[in-house]
Amino acid sequence: MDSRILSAEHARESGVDRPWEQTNEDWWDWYLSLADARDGAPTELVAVDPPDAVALPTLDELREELATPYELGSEAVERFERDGYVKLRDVLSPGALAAGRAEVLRLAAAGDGPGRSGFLSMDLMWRSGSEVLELFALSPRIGRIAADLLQVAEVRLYHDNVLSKEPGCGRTPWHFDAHHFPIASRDVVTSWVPLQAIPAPMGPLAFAAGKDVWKTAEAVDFSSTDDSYDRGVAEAFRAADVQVDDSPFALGEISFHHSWCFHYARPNATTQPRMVHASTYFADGARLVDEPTMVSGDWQRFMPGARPGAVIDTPLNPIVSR
Ligand SMILES: O=C(O)CCC(=O)C(=O)O
Repeated sequence: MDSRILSAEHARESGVDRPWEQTNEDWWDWYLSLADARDGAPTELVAVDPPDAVALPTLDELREELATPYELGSEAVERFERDGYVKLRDVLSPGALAAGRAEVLRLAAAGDGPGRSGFLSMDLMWRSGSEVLELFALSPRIGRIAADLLQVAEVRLYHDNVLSKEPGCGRTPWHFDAHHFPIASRDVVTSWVPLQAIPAPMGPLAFAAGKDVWKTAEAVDFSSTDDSYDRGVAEAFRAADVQVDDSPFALGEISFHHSWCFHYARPNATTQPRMVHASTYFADGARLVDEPTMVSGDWQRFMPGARPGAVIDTPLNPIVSR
C-alpha cells in the first residue's frame, strides 16, 4: 500500500470506522490503489480518435434537451429492478455530449490535473460557475429517469462528479456504492453519462447482473490497504457464475446503477481520456446514516449541515426529478 495516500492514522489501522480526512482526489487515488494489481496500468495504448466535431448547442438548446422527458419504457424499469442496473440508448444527443466534454476539458485544463493514479475527479461542478455542468447535474430528463427507475415520487441530488480516466489509468476495483454513500436508504442510484463512446479497450463501467448479487460477495472482507477485496469479489462472482456486463457504450448511451449493484472498470488502454459525468440521486425523504465512515469520503461537502440520522434536505441536495 502506498503510504503517501492514507494518513498515518488510517494507514496504521485496518478498519474504516473513521471519517475521511483528505481531499476527494486523494480518496480516488486511495480507492484505485485497492484494484487488483494484476490488471494495472496498461503498457500499450490502442489509438482511438476523439469524438467527431459537431456543432455545439446554445445554452437554451441544451437546457431544453436536458429538461425534455425521456420515454422510459416499463421494460427498462423491470430490467433495472431485476439486474440492479440498466443501460439506455440515445438519451443525449452528440451535441449535448460535446458541450459537456468541451466544458470538462476546459475545467480540467484550469485545474490541478489528475492525481497520481491518473483518475481525475471533480465534484460539485454544478456549483463551480459552469452553466453547462449545472444543466447536466440538475437535468430533469436524467433525474426523472432516476426517480422512475427507483419507483419513487421525487429524487434529490447527492452529488455530481466529473470523472476523467486518463490514457493508461488502471482499473477501478469492484465495489458497490452503498458501501460509501452515507445515505440510510435503499433508494439511491447513480447515472453514468459517458461524454464520448466507450469502446472495450477504454474500460466501460461493467456491472454484475442481479439485484441480489451483492450477497454473493457479502463474505469478502473489505481491506483499506491492499487489493484483496477486488480479487475476492471477482473470485466470488466467478465461483457463482455471476453474469458481468462489460459491453461498450455507444455515443448517447448512459447507465444507471443502483447503490447495491457491484461494478468495476478495466483500465483505460486507449489514447483518449474516458470522460464521464456521473450524478447520484436519492429518494426525497431519505436520512443521513448515524455514523459515516472514512469510506464515505468527503460527504460533508455534498450535504453541508446534514445531521447524522436526520432527513437530508440541504440547499446542495435539490429535487431534480421535475
Ligand atoms: O468511472 C469509474 O471508473 C468508476 C465510477 C463509479 O464507480 C461510479 O460512478 O459509481
